[in-house]
Formats: sequence, C-alpha cells, structure tokens
Amino acid sequence: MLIKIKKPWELSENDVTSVGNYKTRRDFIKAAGIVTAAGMMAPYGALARTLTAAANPYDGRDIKEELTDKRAILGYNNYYEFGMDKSDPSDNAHSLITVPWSITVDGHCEKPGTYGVEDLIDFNALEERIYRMRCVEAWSMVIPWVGVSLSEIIKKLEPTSKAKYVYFETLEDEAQMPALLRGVIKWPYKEGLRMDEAMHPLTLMAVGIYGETLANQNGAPLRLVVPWKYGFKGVKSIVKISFWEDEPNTSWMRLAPHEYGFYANVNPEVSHPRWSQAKERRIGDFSRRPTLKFNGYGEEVASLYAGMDLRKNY
Ligand SMILES: Nc1nc2c(c(=O)[nH]1)N[C@H]1C(S)=C(S)[C@@H](COP(=O)(O)O)O[C@H]1N2
Ligand SMILES: [Mo]
Repeated sequence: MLIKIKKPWELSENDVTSVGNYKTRRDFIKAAGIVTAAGMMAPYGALARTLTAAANPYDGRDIKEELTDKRAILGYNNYYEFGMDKSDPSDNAHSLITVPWSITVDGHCEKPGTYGVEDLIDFNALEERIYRMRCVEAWSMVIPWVGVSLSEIIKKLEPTSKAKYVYFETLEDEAQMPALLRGVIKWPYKEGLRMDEAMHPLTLMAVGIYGETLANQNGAPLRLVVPWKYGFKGVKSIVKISFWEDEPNTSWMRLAPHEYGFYANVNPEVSHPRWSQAKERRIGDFSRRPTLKFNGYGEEVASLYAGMDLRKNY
C-alpha cells in the first residue's frame, strides 16, 4: 500500500518525456492489482504489483522536481565491487545472485539470527518514495524508490537499550563481484547510522526502483537510502545488520578519514577537502544548481543534529 498522506518532503514527478512512460506503466501496475506475475522471480516479481497507488498520488504536492531518467539511474552507478567506472556496475552486476538471499542480524538486539529478505520486509506494505540523491562527488538525481521505512525492520529485531548505532555490510564474494580484487576499499563495504537516524521515518530500506524490483547495480535485493546524507551512506546488497554500542568505523572513514566522516550529511557549507560542495550537477541538467543543506530535508532532520558542530561532524 502506498502512503496516501502527503508529507512536505514528498517530491512530485514533473512532466518530462522519460517520466511519461513511467506514468503509463504505473497506471498499468495499478490496474493489475496484487500478484499476478506467474513465476516471475517471486517474491520480488510481486513487488511492482503491490504498488496499488491511490488515484493520483502526485497531485498537489509542494515540491516539483523532475525524476531523473531511468536509464541514468540504472546506468550511472557507484558500486565499486563491480568496478569503478560509472558504467561498470550496470555492465557487470548481472553476476550477482540475489535469490535466495540471507541477512545476518547480531549485536544488541532480542532477535538475532539469519533472515530472508521477506522476513524483514513486508512486501504488502511497500511505499514509493521519491527522493533527491546527492553523491559526495557533486552530482545528484531524483529517484523513485520502493521500500519500507528502516524503522519497521528495526522494530522487528527489537534492539536493546545498549544499541546506539546500526551497522550494515554489503556482500563480499569474489565469485560474484569481479572488482573485489582490484578495489581500493577494504571489503566488505561497511556503513552505519546512529539509532535515531536509522529510526527516522525518511530512512528507507529499498527493494525497488521506478516501480520495479531493484536492479543489481542499484544494490539488489535490498539497500539503504538516507536522503539527507551523501549517497555513500546508502549501502547496497546488505547481508549484515548489527546493533552496536559504539560508532561504526565505516569503509570511507577507514579509507580517507579526513575526507569522509561518519555523518556525511549533505552540506553546501562544508567543502570536501578536494572540492566545494556548494553546487551540484543534477544528472540530465546542463548547468549546476546550488546544493541544499541536508539535501533539502532540513525541516525533517536538522533537529537530529541540534547543538552539533557540523564542520567537525562531517
Ligand atoms: N556496497 C556498496 N554500496 C554503495 C557503493 C559501493 O561502491 N558499494 N557506492 C555508494 C555511493 S558513493 C553512491 S553515490 C550510491 C549510488 O547508488 P546508485 O548507484 O543506486 O545510484 O551507492 C552507495 N552504496
Ligand atoms: Mo557517492
């Protein structure tokens, strides 16, 4: 079921050519109702069909931004396990086997164990969320994700009072990930959030994109989306969720601690040591646009960082 109440952070689709097809297909999806795809990669094949949208969920929202072209979202990626060029993930990620998939949960919680994707994600409660995504490299997109709030997953796992942070890991498998041997990162890819960030309603665990099952290059079968943070916080193809008392040391912090911090909140005022973050290139645009603090989600999330020095906590 799609969320029907409009929140101020919800983006709308604008009327562009690439979106035209999408709208048509969405209407088709609506008409199809729930689960018809015979034999199509269940349970993920059922995903598109669970998007039983209300009449027009995009009417009357405040923010109007064009969705980024689907070909760019699926073809211009960062997923270093499959190579470092933007086209490498879409060229190579077909070797990733996403069904079956299991996620190990451990640390400070009442429900540790090994879970399948469908144990953690309620496929009857999927929502579509259109979010801006801002990469630390100063480009951005507007992406229609499909998923559930991470908080829904965390509640099922019952973290204890000792759990102050959530830690995530991507799969590490040389057989499926050709670039692991060449990569700059010490694998597996590691990320984390403070518990209040993880529980924030904007924080999404995505299983789909553009109304369809998540493509491998976008982090199938499940990946994190934290729209007010730089894209690298959005750890892909998650195989581990841990509840920690201490702040995780993430992949990018390990690699270049003076360049990448734990918080990684989008902030035009705090430059990367090698480039300014004041502007960004929206993929598909000719000219650059100003970067928005907290990627435009400050109204919702700025209070999480009240009293914190955002220059020190970059
Ligand atoms: N495992 C893993 N997750 C990752 C990355 C990666 O290289 N490996 N790149 C990150 C970066 S830098 C960005 S900008 C986003 C890109 O997500 P997208 O390709 O779905 O747009 O994924 C993030 N998650
Ligand atoms: Mo990124």
